[in-house]
Amino acid sequence: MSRTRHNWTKEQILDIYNTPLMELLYNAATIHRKHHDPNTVQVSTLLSIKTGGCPEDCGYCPQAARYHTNIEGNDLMTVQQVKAQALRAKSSGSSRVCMGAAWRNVKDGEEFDQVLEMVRTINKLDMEVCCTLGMITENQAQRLAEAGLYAYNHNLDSSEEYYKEVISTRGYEDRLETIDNVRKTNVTVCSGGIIGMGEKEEDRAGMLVALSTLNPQPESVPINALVAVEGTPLEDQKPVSIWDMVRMVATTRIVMPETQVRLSAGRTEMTREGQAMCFFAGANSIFAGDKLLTTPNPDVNADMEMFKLLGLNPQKPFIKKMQPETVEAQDSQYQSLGEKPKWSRPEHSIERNEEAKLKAKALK
Ligand code: SAM
Ligand code: DTB
Ligand code: SF4
Repeated sequence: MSRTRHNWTKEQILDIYNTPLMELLYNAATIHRKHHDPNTVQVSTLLSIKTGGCPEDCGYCPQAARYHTNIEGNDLMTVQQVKAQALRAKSSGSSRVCMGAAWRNVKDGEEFDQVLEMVRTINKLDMEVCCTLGMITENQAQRLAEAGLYAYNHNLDSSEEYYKEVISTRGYEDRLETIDNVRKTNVTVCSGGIIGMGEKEEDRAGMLVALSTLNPQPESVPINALVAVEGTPLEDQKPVSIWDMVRMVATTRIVMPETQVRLSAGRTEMTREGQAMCFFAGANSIFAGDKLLTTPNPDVNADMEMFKLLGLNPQKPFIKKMQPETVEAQDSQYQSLGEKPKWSRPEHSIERNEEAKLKAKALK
């Protein structure tokens, strides 16, 4: 029987976050060892299957069309291109491919059918398949499940209060609804957030309350350190300190003992010693590959050297949960309903970075 708690309060989580560091590390590492093999780290490879031109206004995101960043946009990749990249990832030790699309939400139609075919193709390579495509309806989640999807990533990003400062084109409740839609299927939930966006410690704790009180808790929680990209409203944010990252990882581990805690964006700014502390504090997953979605990530060889140095082993696929079966398109029991997710429009107060926008325009 699981003794996982689902009633953490913000005060309790803040207390954990602010525990003297050696004690925090010891407590987190002790819990980590009870639930996981401390020498195994799950490795995922990100693949941006549709890049840039996103209509949303997430203040951290280089792919939001309105911020005029210098990224190269791309239409949806072909199934063959995706298969080639997945094989590459598999040969370099990844057990999971996570496909990201710069969409506000999934729209039923040809492009979604193509994504479903990508899911089938990667599942047949005996790799775990994850997608992060924005908001999805229950029917779309079912169709992804039927194609063989292993996980769906949809982040809460911050506390409910701070979220409103960063994103105005959809609300926290929209995010929770998508997570709920995924939960109704046998696809696992991957949901976490970003630190270093100017939020307070209370917001970090607030995000962990929102995630840890989900029942069941997400199977995977990515902790991203903001990658401050020129042209976005958050371009001037100072890099997050490694001590904050370690505290956030350790606290996540303590309040969500069984989840896979993923060291996500921001690893290029972290030393090996810093990352080792995060693994000790309970991180047991990373994104590998020279690129995240649009920004740099440590070199794969450097990561493998780090693994060797620390005695870490990449986790094999389907250790935590059985491989889903793939149902072919023609045998599907679901039809496209042409549904649109409902969404709300909260207020948002981070100022648009007009100056950066003009500068980027002048460079074109
Ligand atoms: N469009 C989809 C969505 O928003 O759900 C999927 C892709 S989106 C890029 C996935 C996640 O990447 C975001 O929720 C955010 O947590 C993270 N992310 C995006 N830009 C980031 C940045 N500059 N630094 C750190 N994390 C970032
Ligand atoms: C997540 O939490 N982090 C990943 C993944 N889920 C999709 C994305 C990080 C993106 C960082 C900015 C970029 O490369 O565009
Ligand atoms: Fe679009 Fe996702 Fe970026 Fe938000 S985070 S702007 S939804 S790609």
